[in-house]
Amino acid sequence: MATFTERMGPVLLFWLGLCLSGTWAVDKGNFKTCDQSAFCKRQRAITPGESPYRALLETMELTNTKLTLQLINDNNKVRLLLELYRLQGNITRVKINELKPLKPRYEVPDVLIREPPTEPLSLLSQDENGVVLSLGAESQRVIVSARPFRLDIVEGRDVLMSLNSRGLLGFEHLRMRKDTQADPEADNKEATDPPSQVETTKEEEEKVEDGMWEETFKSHTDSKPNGPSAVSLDFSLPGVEHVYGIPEHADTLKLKTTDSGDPYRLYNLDVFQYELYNPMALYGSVPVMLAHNAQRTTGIFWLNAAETWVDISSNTAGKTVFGKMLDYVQGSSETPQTDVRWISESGIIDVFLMLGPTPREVFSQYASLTGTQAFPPLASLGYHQCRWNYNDQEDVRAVDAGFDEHDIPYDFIWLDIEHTDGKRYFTWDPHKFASPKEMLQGLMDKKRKMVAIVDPHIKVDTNYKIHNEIRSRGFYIKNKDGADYEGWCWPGSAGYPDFTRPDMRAWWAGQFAYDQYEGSMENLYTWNDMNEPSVFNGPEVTMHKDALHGSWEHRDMHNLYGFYVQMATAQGLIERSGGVERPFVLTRAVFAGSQRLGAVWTGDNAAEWDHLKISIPMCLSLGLVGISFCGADVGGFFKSPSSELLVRWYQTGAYQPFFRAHAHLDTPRREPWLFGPENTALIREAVRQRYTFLPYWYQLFYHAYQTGEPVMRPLWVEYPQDPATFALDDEFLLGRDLLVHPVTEEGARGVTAYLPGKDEVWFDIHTFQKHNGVQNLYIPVTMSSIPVFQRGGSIIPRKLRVRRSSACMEDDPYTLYVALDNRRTAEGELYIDDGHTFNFEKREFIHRKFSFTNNVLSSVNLEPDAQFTTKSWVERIIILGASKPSKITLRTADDQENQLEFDFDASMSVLTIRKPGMNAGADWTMTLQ
Ligand code: NBV
Repeated sequence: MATFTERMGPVLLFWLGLCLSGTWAVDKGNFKTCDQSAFCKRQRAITPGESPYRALLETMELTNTKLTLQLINDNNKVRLLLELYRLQGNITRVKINELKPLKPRYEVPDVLIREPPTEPLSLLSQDENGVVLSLGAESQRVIVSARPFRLDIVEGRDVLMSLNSRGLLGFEHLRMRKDTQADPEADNKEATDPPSQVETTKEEEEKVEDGMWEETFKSHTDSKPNGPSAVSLDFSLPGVEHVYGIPEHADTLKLKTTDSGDPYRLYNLDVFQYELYNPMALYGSVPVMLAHNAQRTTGIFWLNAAETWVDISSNTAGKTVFGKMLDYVQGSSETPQTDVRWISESGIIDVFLMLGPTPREVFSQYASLTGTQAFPPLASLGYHQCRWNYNDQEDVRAVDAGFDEHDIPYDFIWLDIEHTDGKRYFTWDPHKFASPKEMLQGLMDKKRKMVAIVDPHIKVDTNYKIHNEIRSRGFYIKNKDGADYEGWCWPGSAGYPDFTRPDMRAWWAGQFAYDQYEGSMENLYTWNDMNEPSVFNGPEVTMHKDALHGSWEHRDMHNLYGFYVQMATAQGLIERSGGVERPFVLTRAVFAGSQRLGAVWTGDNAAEWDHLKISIPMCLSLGLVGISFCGADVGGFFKSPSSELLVRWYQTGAYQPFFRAHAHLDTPRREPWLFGPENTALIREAVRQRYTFLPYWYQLFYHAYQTGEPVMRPLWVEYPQDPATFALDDEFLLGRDLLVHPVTEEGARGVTAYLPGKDEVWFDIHTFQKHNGVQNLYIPVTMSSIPVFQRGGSIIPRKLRVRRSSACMEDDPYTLYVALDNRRTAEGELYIDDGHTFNFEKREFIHRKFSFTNNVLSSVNLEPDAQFTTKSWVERIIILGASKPSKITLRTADDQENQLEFDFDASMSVLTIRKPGMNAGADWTMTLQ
């Protein structure tokens, strides 16, 4: 038996090395640049304007739903097969694969929620230069040009998008290794190669470059048994100056051009102390980009799970507004255009062109492909208290009690890796957490919950049941030689279950059964960390690309691993309740489709002002690609926040979707009451504000679940024609109706919030002061200020009686905030269900619409076939921008009429109607006379 130090040596050394490196900056040398990634370098070196690809029009076949066409590379005569589909909902799908690959190339499974339904395609015209097809009913056409091959999607006279217009299509065909030096017979052998290969290789004299069949980075050699296999394609977006998405990067919302540096990289990595404002890869990869201008929004979904790089260039980059004006008056302005190029290491080209035209339509198009946000349990929208680590049960008890003592609500307390028995997940440290059920019961008695971490690296230990079972079932990922892959992680030597296997996922899900996961109870939920996967001694701190998932290389599906881990875990939480309860699983690694599985956080940030700021564009970018349930560690994970930063972070986090404080093991404790009574009060107030808005958050998530629209959204989504909203990084909207401009500057005395909408009015939610859009509004701030505005024209339900946890507030009454617009109208919604089961799918919920028009406020049932009862009632209605009525009459569904009491504040035009008393699920009208 190895000693502890022998076994743990590499882990300790690894962390010691990182920690002793001293500075708080990422060690860039641990991660590849495009130049150090052989395929990226090769593809990026392709010269624009010299495409060797030609469309062989004589091979074209057109059925009602599909066009197929061969492309030939005139340099090496390799043929590709292009398939083009028109999908329902204004989406065009283009697939390109080798016509006869040497062996199958990876096509991403499990991300699309179904085979996307198609719509008819028809031929409009054809000659020797190309063909024109009509795309569905939208007066759209696709023009396929033959020489060189190029695709243009056109609507009316506008080109919406062009593919290969710069001639950067690249497709490295699979080939036999021609290692002439090692094997002088190689040339003769060619004759016995499979026919397709002979055809393709005979004509070519392709040079074997370094990094094609083997690549070394630092001390790691990637064996690349399949040789070069990269794919790449360029897209031109005429008229576009703003592109967004392709998370996860610690960068601005509006993506930058990459001409002078590296492309944006999509490769799930555990980046220690990540740096801000750069295109380096992070924990998650969602290969979806949105393009926007005042006329149109479109999207590109590049369905490939291998390492991917995205280049962006623009003909207007670097030009100032003045420069553009000058061009315009001098008549020298060219149409602005953004060009992007996607490069992936393997797989095929499978790209969905989401043609909008509105932001909402792009969200719905993407949702029709990959699904919508999982509808989370209501409690998970409350506040989460985490740290690495709460030391033992007594610690948990004391922290829990601290919240009551300081009158701060919270819903979940979290346990990090130290709660386990030696980093064996699904177990508890026998001394520190000797009676987990007692602990969980204590929380349950207070209607609170817990999350415990379950990472996907499994300690190699023959005394550990989980390991033994995974090994004996053959569920571990294999290394290139076929043995179980082993890497170093928290437990020392660890295996990595092959979550791509449905049988493995089913087995893993089974481990969450109450009789398997000892000490678990129904108020215990799960956190999946390190699922990029993180491998301390692996290349770039992740798995070797030549590791094997059955016959596929890890290379092909690296970016999908974390998605599958969360999928299996969420499945486990669903199954343990017999399919009744909604799961809550937090993940660090994500891919397209992860929105269906739970929540995500932005990983190991730092207690720095810039990290607070970047939480906004990072979550906005994830939201744009469907992942609404996003948050950043409140307070910052590394380092220690000043009390000012901590307060500002709580104030910001209270208005972001996933609201969790978290801290590194080595940082001083920072529960909300440890910074003196004033700061405790400020934090308490921020958290309480969050709880008052829970009905609105819940309704927004229900909406996200139904439509795929982001909960936290950039202003341009609602004001798509206003260029002033296109690049805002310091404010955002929650749904349509709340505009948040948190204070994220140290020592701030004021912030300037942009209030959009020329017919819009905005009400400060604290003072009820009314402001007109469009303006840049300077707001003086103190430490208690959280600048938030409610849009005139909206009705927001809140619960003002804040208690210990969201569950304690279940039956509490509502206050409706009715903010009138310039036409003195407003509308809003209320969604109520049991807050935690899937019964809403059986239509057990209340969904109401409130409207105010012609001085009548009414509540109508939006979904009359849904059934649910609530004890909650309406205890107060606050009308902002009101005038004073002489009387207010309530008429209930049974035709009873009642006069209501009210107060009117003439200085602020606020009308408060007291105790109207209707049940929150009832029909009623209220007339102001
Ligand atoms: O499990 C420990 C931490 C966790 O607290 C953090 O939130 C994760 O992002 N984990 C990373 C591992 C090591 C961090 C240095």
